[in-house]
Amino acid sequence: RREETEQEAAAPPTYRPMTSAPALGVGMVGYAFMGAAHSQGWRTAGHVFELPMRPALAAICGRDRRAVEAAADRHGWAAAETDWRALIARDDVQLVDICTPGDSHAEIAIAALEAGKHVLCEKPLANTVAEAEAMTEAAERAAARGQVAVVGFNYRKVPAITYARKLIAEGRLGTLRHVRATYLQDWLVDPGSPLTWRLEREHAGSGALGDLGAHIVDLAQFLAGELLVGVSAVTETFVRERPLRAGPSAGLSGVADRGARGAVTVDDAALFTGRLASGALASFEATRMAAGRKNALRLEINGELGSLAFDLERLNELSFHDHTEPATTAGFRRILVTEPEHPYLEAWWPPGHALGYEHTFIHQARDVVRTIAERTAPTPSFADGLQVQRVLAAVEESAAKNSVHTPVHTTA
Ligand code: SOE
Repeated sequence: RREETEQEAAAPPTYRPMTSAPALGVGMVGYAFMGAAHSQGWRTAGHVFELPMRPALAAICGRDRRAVEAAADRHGWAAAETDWRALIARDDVQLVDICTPGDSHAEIAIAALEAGKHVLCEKPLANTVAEAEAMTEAAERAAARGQVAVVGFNYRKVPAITYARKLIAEGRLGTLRHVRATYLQDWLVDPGSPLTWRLEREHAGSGALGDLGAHIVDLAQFLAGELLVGVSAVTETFVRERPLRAGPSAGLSGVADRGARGAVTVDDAALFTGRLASGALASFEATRMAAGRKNALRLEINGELGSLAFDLERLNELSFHDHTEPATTAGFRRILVTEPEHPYLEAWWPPGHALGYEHTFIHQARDVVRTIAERTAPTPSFADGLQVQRVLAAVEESAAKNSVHTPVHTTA
C-alpha cells in the first residue's frame, strides 16, 4: 500500500464518517421508476457529501407485498410495508418520501405532515390546485413545528441549472426579455403503446403538461426569479384510445393487451406562451410525441446583457453569450460546469468527469437533509409546487377556450 504523505496525514478527512452523524430515517411510498431514482439519492448522498444527518433507508411501501419486498431488497431498504399509514406511523421514519402517482400525493403528504414527519413529494405536487392548496397549508402549519416539506423538482439540482440561476441573480443577463423552454420525449409516438397510469386523468391529473410541462414551468420561474402572471395555450391528444396494459409497467411503458382498449384522458402535448411579472415573454412546449427526442429539456434565456442556454441531454454544459463583449469576438461559448467551485461539484470528481441524471436525486437528498438539520427554508417548497399547479390549471383553462383559434384568413 502507498505510504500516506505528511500533507495527506495532516489534512482533515473530507467526509465526516457516516456512522457518527445522527440518522434521518426515511420511509418511501412507491418503488417504480421514481422510487428507484430516489432510492439512489438516499443511498448515496451521505457517502459523497458531508452531511449533518445520515439518511437511513428505513422502510419502503407498496400495495403488492412480493413486489415491494423485492424492491426493498434491490434498492437497499431495511423493511417493507404494504400500507402507507403503517409506514408513516413507524418510529424509525422521520421523513416520508412520496413517489406515487399524483392522485395520492395530497392524502399521504397531509397525513405525514400531521403525524410530525418531514415530507419530500414527487412533482407535480398534486393533481388539482385545491389539493395543492391543502398540502401547502399543511406544510405551513408543519413548518411552525420545525418540519420540512419539499417538492421534487429535481432538475433544479443539475449543477449547470443551479449555476445559471446564480448568474441570472447576479445580473449577468440584465433585464430579461425571453424564456424559451421545451421538454420533448417520444415514448408515446407508437399508438400501440399501452394505457399506463400516466395516460389516465384520475391518476396523473394531466399528461405531458403535468409530467413535463411542470418541470419547465418550475425551471422558468426558478431561473428568472419571478412568476408567470398569464398564459395562452393549446393542448392536443393525438392518440385518443390505446390498448390496455397487460401486466406490470416497465419504465414508462409496459406490455399491451391484445384485445381490450381504453380512452386516453390526458393531453399528449401542450404548447403555451406566458408573460412573467417583469414583462418578459416565455414560451413552452411539452410533448411525448417528438419522435427521436428522448429527454430533451432545453432552455434559453435572453436578457439585455446576454443569454444562457441549457440542454438536459448535455447536462454538464451551459452556453453563455456575454453581449457586453465586442461584437467581433462575442458569441455563445460552452462552460463545462464541472469545476469544484460549481454548485454540488465540490464533492464529486475532478473537472471534466461528468455527472448524469441520477445525480439530481443525490443532490436533492443532500439538500433535504441539510434543510432539516440547518432549519433553513425548504426549496423547492410546497408553495413553489402550488404556484406551478396554478400555472398548469391556467394552461388547461386557456386550452379549453382556445379549442377554436383565431382563424387564419385565406384569400380564396
Ligand atoms: C416521464 O415522462 C418522466 O420520467 C417524468 O415523469 C419525469 O419527471 C422526468 O424527469 C423524466 O420523464
